[in-house]
Amino acid sequence: PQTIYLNEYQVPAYLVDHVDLRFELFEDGARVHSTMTVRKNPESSQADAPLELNGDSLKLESVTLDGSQLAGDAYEEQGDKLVVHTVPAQFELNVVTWIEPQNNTRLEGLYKSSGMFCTQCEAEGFRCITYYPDRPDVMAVFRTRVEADKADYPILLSNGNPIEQGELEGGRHFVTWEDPFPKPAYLFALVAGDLVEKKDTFTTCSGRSIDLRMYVEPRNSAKCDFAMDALKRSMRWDEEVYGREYDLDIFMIVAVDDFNMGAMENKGLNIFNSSCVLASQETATDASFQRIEAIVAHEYFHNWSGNRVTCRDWFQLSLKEGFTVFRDAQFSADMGSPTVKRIEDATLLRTAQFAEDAGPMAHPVRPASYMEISNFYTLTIYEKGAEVVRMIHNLLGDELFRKGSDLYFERHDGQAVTTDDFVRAMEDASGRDLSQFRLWYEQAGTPVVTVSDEYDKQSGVYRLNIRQSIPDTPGQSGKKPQHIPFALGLLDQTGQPLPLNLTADEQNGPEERVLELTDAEHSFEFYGLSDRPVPSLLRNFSAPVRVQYPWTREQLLFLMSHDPDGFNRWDAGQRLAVDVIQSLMEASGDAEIDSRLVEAYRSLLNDTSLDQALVAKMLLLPSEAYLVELADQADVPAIHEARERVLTHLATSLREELVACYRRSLAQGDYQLTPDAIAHRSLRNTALAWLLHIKDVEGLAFALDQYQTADNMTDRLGALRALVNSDFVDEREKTLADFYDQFRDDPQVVEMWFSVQAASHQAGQLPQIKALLQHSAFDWKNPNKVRSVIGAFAGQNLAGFHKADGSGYQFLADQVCRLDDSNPQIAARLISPLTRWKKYAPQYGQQMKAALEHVRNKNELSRDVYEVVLKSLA
Ligand code: B3K
Ligand code: ZN
Repeated sequence: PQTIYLNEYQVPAYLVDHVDLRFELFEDGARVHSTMTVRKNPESSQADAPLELNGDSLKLESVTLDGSQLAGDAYEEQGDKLVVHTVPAQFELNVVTWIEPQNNTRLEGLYKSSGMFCTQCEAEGFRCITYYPDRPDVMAVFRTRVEADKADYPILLSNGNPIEQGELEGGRHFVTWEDPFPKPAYLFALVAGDLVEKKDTFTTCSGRSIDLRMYVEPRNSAKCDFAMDALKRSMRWDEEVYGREYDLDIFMIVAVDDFNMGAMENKGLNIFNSSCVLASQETATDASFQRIEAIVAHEYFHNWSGNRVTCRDWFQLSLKEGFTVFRDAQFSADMGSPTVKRIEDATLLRTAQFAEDAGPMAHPVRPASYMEISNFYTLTIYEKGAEVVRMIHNLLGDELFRKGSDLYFERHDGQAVTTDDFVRAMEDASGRDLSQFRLWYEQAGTPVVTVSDEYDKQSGVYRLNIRQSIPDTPGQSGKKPQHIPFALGLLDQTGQPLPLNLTADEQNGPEERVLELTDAEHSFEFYGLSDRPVPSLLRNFSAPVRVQYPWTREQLLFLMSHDPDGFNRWDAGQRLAVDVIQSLMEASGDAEIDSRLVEAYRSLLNDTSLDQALVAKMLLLPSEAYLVELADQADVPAIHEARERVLTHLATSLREELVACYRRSLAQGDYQLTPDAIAHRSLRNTALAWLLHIKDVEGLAFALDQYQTADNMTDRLGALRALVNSDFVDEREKTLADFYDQFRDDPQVVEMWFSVQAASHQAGQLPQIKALLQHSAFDWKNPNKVRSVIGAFAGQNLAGFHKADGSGYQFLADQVCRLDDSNPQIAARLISPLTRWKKYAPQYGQQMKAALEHVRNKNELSRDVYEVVLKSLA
């Protein structure tokens, strides 16, 4: 496979202004007629270049140029390209191809899922439909006619507005759609199926009425309301916060069961993985509702950040993804608890993105090269990309940031642009110089910010010394310091915020400041302090960096209960718990567990005046994955054991409080989806999990009762999960069987049932995982099922996966090889736990490496898996 480089970018030699597509859909295949209006690109220096179109797995039937069918020597199929040797400056090209959607297991291009036709074209799927210049900087107006059997496929959809429909011979019918907005081929979509239609409307800020439509299989008809409501809230929010109005007359959402990722923002026709859009109180957990809300918003927001203004090339992917994740995070914060949302995002970033940044696949937010672009839909592009936009927002403030985004949308509407264009719009609107800031896009790796402090009682001066450094990553060393917004506050001994006076003359400085770190070393002096303050650093996680400071446990306990910054309260608790767990691992034998941790958790459980949403988060111990990330040479069984010991100790010491907390949170009234109600469900299920962890019989009674009587999936699944993770083997098996019986016809719930087991140390040992793969509900062709068993096992059940005999690794390697033949994108994602082999203690790391080598030796490896394996073994 070839490597593609950003610095080899060339503008397209030919542009397409208009595409007319006609799809004839049949059971044994589909014929695609494409007529393109093409012209030479005046900006291209390749004057007499032949016309090159991309194609993949196509059967070419004919090529016609300006009405004359081309002879065989006028064009050539060269591997993944169709080359037409000589073309005029402007012409019409007609290409007819035959494809087999019914055999498409890669789920890229046009494929079938539960009897319906659907598409996925980003990034390079359109070339599996027809020959086309499949690159995002070629933008055309699409008209699409879909023809199919009317009885089997009454619903025929594509992008834009429907302009014509009618009957055809042989019980067939057609609908023609036209999308007036020029777009890259990756935003093309088509759906044909027997679907029910859910209708709603939205009136935009300028008074236009938009038809909203959801299309789902009849059995899912009762699971659409939440997504529809989330859509309307997203539309309103984007008008209010970004001034962005929807542009077409109709907006459609379709749910499909077989989908490689969460959802896709095709213009006017968003296609969703069923699990990311369908929900009801009885079948979806609070976490699913929140995910659905975020994804519906994300895809909708792409209409401006992605579709109206798109990416010039795939190196710019974070232009649309980072910005859109930032927008959906702002939206979720506005809809629920901002602190909780920030904690969740920072947790994901620190656990998984930092790991990616420290591993063999590390890449900048704007990568410089790739082999397979599908491998670059990463946490770095999405989540770190969003953090980079968030930092710009922090540096500019609300108002200037909005000016910048207005300028960006106005300046680049209808264009395919770069991350640099985005930053320039922010600079031009604000007058700020972001040249050093741009390094966030170019340099990979997580900056380490090391803080030390000195206090001089006599002068009342407190000094913070702050150093930054960025570790080497593959292909990058000797990095330059980055521009880091570092928010902080200082607290006095009673927990009161102190004024931050940066000069001896300043008197009433603000209680919080955002220091801007630009050099490798800084020191900041704070004046007028009569006692040594406690620093509250990197408030609200103001930059995606690791902070090192020699916190004492006293300081952490103090911050846990006093920091006015909710995020840092939570963070102090996490650091304390990490410290306790790590010191257990270091100490030999039965070291004591610091009683102060127990007391801190006791007051969290007892103090009902605290924000219960924050308390619910604070009670969750740092995950094993996070502890692995923090370790130098991770020993997973040791991490697992130490963490379990702390959990056992806490649960035993706090048994009465847990029972009281459980009872209290149960008495919170009817089911609601408010942040407060969600917090109480979270608290009760944490209490339950802890009680069952110590095999408490009263806890068991709670769990069985909750499982039986729950009126919502959060509580039902919470009880099931607590049982599954416990030693109550009989009850666990009985309840698992009952749950499956009850929900066997609901694929989304069956996926939860799979993953609760696969992620469990108790119920998810390798033989049990193998048994799940044999279960009648498991389906190798369905990515959700694969993720819910194999992904959950390797990604969440660390102690089950990391076995000294390497059996978990070998198992994963075998499944990756198997999947690589049918769905390379999923295979390449699944293998990622193995890529971090250098992170683990050698007895594990070497076995992980061997498993990677096993995959490398497979015949005909896909480009997707090849790239990941090659880089991991480098
Ligand atoms: N843009 C799509 C992701 C496409 C992934 C292609 N392998 C979903 C999203 O980020 O909104
Ligand atoms: Zn996106």
